[in-house]
Amino acid sequence: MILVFAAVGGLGCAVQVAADEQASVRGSRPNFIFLLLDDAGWTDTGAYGGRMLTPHLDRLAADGIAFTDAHSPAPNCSPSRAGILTGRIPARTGIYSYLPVAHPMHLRAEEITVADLAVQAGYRTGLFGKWHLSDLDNADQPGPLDQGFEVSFATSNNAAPSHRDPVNFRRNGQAVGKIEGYSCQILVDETIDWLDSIGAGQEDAAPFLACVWFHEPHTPIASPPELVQACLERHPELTQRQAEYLANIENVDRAVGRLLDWLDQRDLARDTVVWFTSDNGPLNAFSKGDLRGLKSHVWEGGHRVPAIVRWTGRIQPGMWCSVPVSGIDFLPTFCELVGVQVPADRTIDGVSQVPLWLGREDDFHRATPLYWYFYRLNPSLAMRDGDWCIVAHTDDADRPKAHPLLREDMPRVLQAKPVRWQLFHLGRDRGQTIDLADDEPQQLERMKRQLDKLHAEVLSEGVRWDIPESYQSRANRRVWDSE
Ligand SMILES: [Ca+2]
Repeated sequence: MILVFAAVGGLGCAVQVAADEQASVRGSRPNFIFLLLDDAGWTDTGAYGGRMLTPHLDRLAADGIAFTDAHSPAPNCSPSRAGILTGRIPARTGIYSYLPVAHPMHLRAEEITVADLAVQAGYRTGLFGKWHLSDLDNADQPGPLDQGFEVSFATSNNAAPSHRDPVNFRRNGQAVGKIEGYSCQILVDETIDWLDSIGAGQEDAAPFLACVWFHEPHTPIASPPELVQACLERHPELTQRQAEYLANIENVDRAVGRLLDWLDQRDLARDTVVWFTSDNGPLNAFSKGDLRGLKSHVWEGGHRVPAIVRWTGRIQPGMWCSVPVSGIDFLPTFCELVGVQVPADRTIDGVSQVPLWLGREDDFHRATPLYWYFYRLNPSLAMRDGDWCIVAHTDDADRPKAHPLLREDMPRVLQAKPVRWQLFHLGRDRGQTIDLADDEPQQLERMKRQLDKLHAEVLSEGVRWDIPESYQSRANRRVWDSE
């Protein structure tokens, strides 16, 4: 057996593995549970240095691989979810921003989702929680059941009126009314019921893909009072609001713990990939660590997120990996493990993370750079090349914009060109405090050309939505600077 050791420090994953392990996992058809938080920041678990108590999520990290340079596909809910499900840069799918109520933008039926591929491969598929890729009240838009999910227990956007006693869940499209309890616990109850109903863990049961997409810790927050009180006692420096926030994630951790216990009880831990991350950066400054920027920003704080993958018996426990990865890697990773082809009739931007999971960093190659575009915020563009990160405004930066995507935005979103570049070396300056654009002209020029090309190519594929004029009258416009 050949043993490979990847060096710690700089880019890399510290691990010792068998070199032939990678071939053996191809086509292994594990179950998948994709746990997604909504608006959780980079440091919002104990494993990543947060002040909340998250023993179950920390256990996932201790038993699997945790990424220090992981990213959401976008700094904002809906585009990020589109990227996770399709493996594509979100703007390619036509999702440029969050989906407001009764807006025409949605994930189109012609997109191929990881759930579509899973069904074709004989998987059972379920979507539980916040969807935010169509309006579930609009039967003309494709919902989860049209995008490869066999069952859905979902809300269009946030749990309403809050995480406590939500009233807006739909089960397979049908409104279910008020449910008592907290959203994260309700989701896990539903997930476990479904897994039991499909015989998961029984001999000859089909493998499953469960997307468990929590509403927490997106506002409006509601947390169990005993957890809030315990946070305040442990951390008297916290405000009530901060304690509510920490307790909110602790409540998710309890829910995740119940799901992990269920896997253990069914002896499924070894057969199940558990992938945990967040859909974008936080609204709270105390959740971003030393990163620059918050949710919606293309600065690191907008999209660098926690990411942990556990696959018991396959991934060496306790690995920390500093290679840049993204949620758009989920679909190609799934394809490799299940042994199905990545869709060949469209551009897939993500890449399988399996080599990193197995400590074979030399076999990990990202063809398309990680790239973020959010037309509403200034700056609007970011792109990675190893440790280097270029950040740019667009020539549309000074135009006032509303919170929702408006009719007047549509042509501009697809025409905006990069201008006013900044350059950062994230290996030395993760907080993006020192602009090296003047000091590194060759690196800057190289990345400018690369960004110009990729941005133009992505937008050439973008969808032009026919947005009603009625949105014009509701929305105040302003210039959204995130400096
Ligand atoms: Ca979000």
